[in-house]
Amino acid sequence: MKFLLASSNPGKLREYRELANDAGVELDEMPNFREIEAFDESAPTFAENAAGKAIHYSRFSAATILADDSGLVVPALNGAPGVHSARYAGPNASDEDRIRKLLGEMAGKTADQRRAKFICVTAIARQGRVLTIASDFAQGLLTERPRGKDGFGYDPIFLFQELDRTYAELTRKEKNVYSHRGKAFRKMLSLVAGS
Ligand code: ITT
Repeated sequence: MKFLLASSNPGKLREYRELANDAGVELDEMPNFREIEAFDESAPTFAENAAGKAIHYSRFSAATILADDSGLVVPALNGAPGVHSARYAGPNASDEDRIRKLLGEMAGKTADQRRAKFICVTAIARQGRVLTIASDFAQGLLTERPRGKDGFGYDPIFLFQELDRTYAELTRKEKNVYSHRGKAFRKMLSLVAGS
């Protein structure tokens, strides 16, 4: 089994390389990704965006294309940043800008209101048709300030409750075992293997 990842996010690429390696499948970045017009991720659900990305990029390759739409959902903020996680603080903002904005929105919230969920939907497509879609999530709490050095995106403020550490304080192996992305990818592989 071989996949090409259609993603502009180096953090995702690193994790998928590790996940594929652990699962014994081949995965690489899509070589011509940056030359292709970007997919407009404006759908209201992670599933539509993941499927849309996989379909779009698979039209420019003969390979099986893997796409991932993911993000952080905070019920106390009516689901924000949600499908807008990447653009939450504007189109050119950094991870730090997004974290600062989210922590600002969380100021004064109770412990219960700090509950958050990371969601990941993976989709694979070949030549404009979706083959499989799979999703999973991880439950956590938003910290009051960033903690830890590893990972990417919102990792330093997502306290993964099961291990009582932020995603950025987990080893790479731990994050891959427990994360929304690791679980969704393995689910996707088992669906493909069973088909
Ligand atoms: P592609 O669409 O090109 O893959 P992207 O970064 O725009 O890259 P998304 O639209 O799926 O990806 O946005 C997901 C955002 O959610 C991402 O930019 C991160 O800020 C955040 N995110 C997703 N998974 C994460 C994780 O495991 N750890 C931290 N932040 C994550």
